[in-house]
Amino acid sequence: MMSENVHIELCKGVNGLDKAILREIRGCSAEVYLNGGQVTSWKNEFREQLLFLSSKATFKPPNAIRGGIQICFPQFGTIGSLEQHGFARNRLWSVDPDPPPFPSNTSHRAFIDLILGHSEEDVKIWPHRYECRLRVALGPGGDLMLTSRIRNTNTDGKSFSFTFAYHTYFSVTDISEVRVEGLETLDYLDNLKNRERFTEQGDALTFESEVDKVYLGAPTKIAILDHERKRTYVLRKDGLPDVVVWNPWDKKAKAMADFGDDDYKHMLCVTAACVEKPVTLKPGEEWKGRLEISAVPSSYCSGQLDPRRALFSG
Ligand code: TA6
Repeated sequence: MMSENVHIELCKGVNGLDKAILREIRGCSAEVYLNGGQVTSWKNEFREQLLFLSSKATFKPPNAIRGGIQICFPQFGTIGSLEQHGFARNRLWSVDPDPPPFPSNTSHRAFIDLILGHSEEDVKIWPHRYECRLRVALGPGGDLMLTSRIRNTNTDGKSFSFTFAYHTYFSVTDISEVRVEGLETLDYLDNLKNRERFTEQGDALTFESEVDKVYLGAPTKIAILDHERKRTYVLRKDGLPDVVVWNPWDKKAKAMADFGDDDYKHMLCVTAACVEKPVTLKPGEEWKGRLEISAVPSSYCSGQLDPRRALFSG
């Protein structure tokens, strides 16, 4: 029973919206809003915030909250007939009191299961019945784990296709001192150039202007190095072949009402996604996608960050 779980607290957040707080004994925590099934906070044992949340985030449903981890379903981006990034991030999810068991059950105590199902209103814009489940779990070491399970529950025998993403806003100290390891040499679609396909060259990614790229067939492990804070975020993903990297930079930042003018300096979206090849499910079939993120101290090697330590350990 949820109420007996001391690691989970259901309470009211900003503007009286329902949220769940996950806590681990070492002091790590995460917060999830039922609006959008959106994680808005992830803190380490020192109570340091690891996710970016805009200084102008509005918390006004049905708008998605600017920051944290947005669930993009059944469409990522603008490719498709739906609104940008689909509707799941704009809907009110419910706590799922009795989710189907996970094949490899974990011993995590701090977790919550949410569910979003079709509504009569949404059927008008996406004519399918589905169950979209999300488990958010906090590991004993503070790792944040998101598992999504999407099932086709159509009764008319029809398959459906979708794209999906965990649109994740990481908090970084200074974007110009950030490197991303694991995407070099990959092909990507450049959203700033009509989704033209290019191949990434050279070394790790660094940032000095707007970027909006969809990297295709990315490895299961990616590292984001925050040089200033000597912190490395390590992403591990499963079922999500693509990775979207986005920073709006100064001009686009100013154009977004719910984003501070200088916020772009302190965030980077690195989004595990399934974009290039949509998933197709027949009635009764289920898809599973998983993202695990951890924050570890970066190691130094002759004055240079040594990403291999973070990328290839563990
Ligand atoms: O992740 C890239 C992206 O699709 C960008 O094109 C950018 O617009 C961003 O997501 C934010 O989208 P949003 O609809 O939340 O303003």
